[in-house]
Amino acid sequence: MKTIEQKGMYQKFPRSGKDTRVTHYCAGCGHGIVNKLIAECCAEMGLQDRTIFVDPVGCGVFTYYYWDAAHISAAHGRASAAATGACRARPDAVTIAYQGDGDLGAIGFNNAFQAASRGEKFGCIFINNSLYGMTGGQMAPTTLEGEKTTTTPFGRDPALTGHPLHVCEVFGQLQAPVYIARVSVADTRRIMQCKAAIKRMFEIQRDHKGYALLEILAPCPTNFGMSPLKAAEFCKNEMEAEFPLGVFRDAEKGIGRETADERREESSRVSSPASASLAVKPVPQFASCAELFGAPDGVDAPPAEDDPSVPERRFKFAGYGGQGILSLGICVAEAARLEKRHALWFPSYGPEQRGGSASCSVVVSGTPIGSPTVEHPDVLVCMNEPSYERFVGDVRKGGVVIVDATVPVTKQPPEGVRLYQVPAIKMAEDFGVPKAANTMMLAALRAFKATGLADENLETALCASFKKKPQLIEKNRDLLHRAEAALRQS
Ligand SMILES: Cc1ncc(C[n+]2csc(CCOP(=O)(O)OP(=O)(O)O)c2C)c(N)n1
Repeated sequence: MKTIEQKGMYQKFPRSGKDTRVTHYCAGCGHGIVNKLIAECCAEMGLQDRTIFVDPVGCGVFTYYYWDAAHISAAHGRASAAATGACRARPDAVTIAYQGDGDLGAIGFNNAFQAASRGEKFGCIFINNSLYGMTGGQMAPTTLEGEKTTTTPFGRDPALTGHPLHVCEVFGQLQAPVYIARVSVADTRRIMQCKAAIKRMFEIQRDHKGYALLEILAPCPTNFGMSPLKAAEFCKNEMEAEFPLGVFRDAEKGIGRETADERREESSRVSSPASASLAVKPVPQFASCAELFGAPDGVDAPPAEDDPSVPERRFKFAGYGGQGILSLGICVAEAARLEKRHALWFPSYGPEQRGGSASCSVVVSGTPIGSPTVEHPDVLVCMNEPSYERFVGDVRKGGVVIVDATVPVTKQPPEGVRLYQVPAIKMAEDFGVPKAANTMMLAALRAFKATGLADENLETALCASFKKKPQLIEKNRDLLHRAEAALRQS
């Protein structure tokens, strides 16, 4: 395959053993744009051989596959701490930390803030996409007021979870940083401004002038549940209203303050547009949690009622992203809600938002549930080999494992656990709807009486999951019945 040469990037990105030039970012993701700009700036300034990138945990986790320079991978939230070590050990190098807003704004805030306060000589690129991207769109400190995320399904309520954190403005209170700016990549003009700001950050590090923070507002179409264009619009209209763009400080160019008094005055000046916008800001409308996951928001379930006679039942659903494994878990949780049970659904993702491994835990109980995580499931449904290998040994005695027939059963489940091999993928293909393999698995759950829930509630939850695609409701109901009949016969 002929590849286009990209300045500063490796020629191949051999992730997962693949010989590919495709990054793992979703279409329209701000990280992808910023990754390209950083590579270009580093190469154009002739700094590749002197640059140490400190990579985060988050959607930016794989930058070491992309940027052709030295890399250190830091634990989640620790990039600024690792960068401190790197720039002190190698004062001749150009050290750049790359962090998300969950990473820098939440778990790693003190690391980043103290490094900035000490004036460590590295540049910190801070990607603000208003949520935790890699883990599936949870609230971050930067989440906007009213913004719906998977952990704020009714919109962020400041009374409960505080106001959005303005990192540039907070860091603007510190004396040591020599450069603090906020840019965006929501359109071409902003991308060009962003590139200029990244170059400025590299320049400051090349000349060892001191600590620099560059916040970049970045769209996350997948977790916003929007098209790339809509996500960029959201970034421009909603995020910029909360997080105004601009250079807050460039000490060398006389932007920002020289004295402590001027500094205090200036910081109140730069922060005032943000506070003003807080007062008048309308609550933005977002895609709902259900829309994000294709969840059955049509289920009109009654509130849970306590019934201590109903024991806790724990489920794990696992496979590749795209196999509908998360929706299958939601169906079971929603069916439980229809029975007035307490139910929790908890997704878990690999680093890729699309195509990587995905699993979810569901806990159903007659009494309030302490933890949504499931280490030892009663029921395990696996659609691929890696998840079978990983989870089968954990199933509780008396439990059930349902695995797709394409998965080689090289490992036996623990004693006292029933194993069903179900040709879910093949049946869905034979029925002419390959995407419905998860519906086949739901049929298996019903056929083997594995959920402890009423068949009609599982069916109602399945149909409700297609509320946004009504043309698929009857099709899936039919597939469910046909698959179940076939499984009962076999
Ligand atoms: C110490 C630790 N805590 C939590 C996690 C789980 N985790 C991985 S990435 C992530 C959030 C990433 O969000 P963000 O930093 O905003 O980056 P994004 O994915 O949005 O780019 C979390 C909580 C972890 N890997 N390590």
